[in-house]
Amino acid sequence: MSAGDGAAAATARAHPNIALVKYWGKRDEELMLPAAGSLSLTLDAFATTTELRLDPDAAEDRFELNGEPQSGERLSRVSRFLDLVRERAGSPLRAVVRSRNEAPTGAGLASSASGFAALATAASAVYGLPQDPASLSRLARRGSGSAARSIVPGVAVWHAGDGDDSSFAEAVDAPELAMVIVTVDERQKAVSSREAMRLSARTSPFYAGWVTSTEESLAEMLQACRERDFTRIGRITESHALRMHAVIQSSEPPVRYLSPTSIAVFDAVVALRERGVEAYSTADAGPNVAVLVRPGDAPAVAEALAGFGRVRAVGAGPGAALLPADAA
Ligand code: 2P0
Repeated sequence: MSAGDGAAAATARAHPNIALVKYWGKRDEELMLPAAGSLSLTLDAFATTTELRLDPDAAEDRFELNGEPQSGERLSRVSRFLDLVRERAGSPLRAVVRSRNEAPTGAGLASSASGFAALATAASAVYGLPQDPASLSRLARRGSGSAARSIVPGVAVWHAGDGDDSSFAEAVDAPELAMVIVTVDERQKAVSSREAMRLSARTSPFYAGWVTSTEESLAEMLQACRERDFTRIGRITESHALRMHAVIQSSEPPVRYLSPTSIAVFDAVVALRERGVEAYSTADAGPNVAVLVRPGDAPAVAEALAGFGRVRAVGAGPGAALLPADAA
């Protein structure tokens, strides 16, 4: 049986993104619709490269990550995603998925975003689904919400939308942005974002205010991007990240992702601003800190923060893309 008008195999590459206006909470778990819109920068580092190959004889999907065969929840998440693809394509065929991450998995560097963006891109090519960016973004969203944004190059807004059709990411005009990633801890986080989001939505007394204020921050951020106002983009970024961590910490039981070193980085960034270097901190569901800077300031900021962990200056990266067949 053939899979639509696809090929037997395809390889795609996608990069993680760091949100400046964060996604934290879903209003529909099945369709993966977010409680509010968000906005991010796709990076030019830490890519995931994924090859998907149909296996007409297999009864189950297989998934290999960084050379290791996966089982349990990691495999079933990929397989459930492929079930959705197969349902849309009208294909029963199972697949072998081989993925390589250039960032440590689970360390808060959004490997699920680059992972599902690459998988959605490769799977759409192989199973013959639509390959325009909006369709890829909608599909990637079903694997991991933030993956919707990694389809898009540079700065992306993910619309909360009214339903499946309208909840996808698209590019936003913005000034040139860069980040200094300060990796303070590479260990796997204790509570997954998915779990912690559910907990925040169910138990934080601040959750409703978080959702309302995120829509306001997003509107302000979009205006700041249009006006190419780096200072305003940075201020919103830092205060929105602190609000997200406040909501997470206010859950019951509380979850705390920031470590004393993360807080020390936030403080060092405030000190940099007092010395006239414009830098702004953000952090995802882990202790690592991403510092938003103008590209020209990245080397000096990286040098200033090198004492806190491994530092890496990154810029705006490309959207998800298929690689030529011989690049796999
Ligand atoms: C974000 N994060 O906007 C936020 C900020 C982490 C902190 O999106 O359940 O892996 O797969 O949709 O996308 C991480 O959560 O969660 C995330 P699911 P996801 O980048």
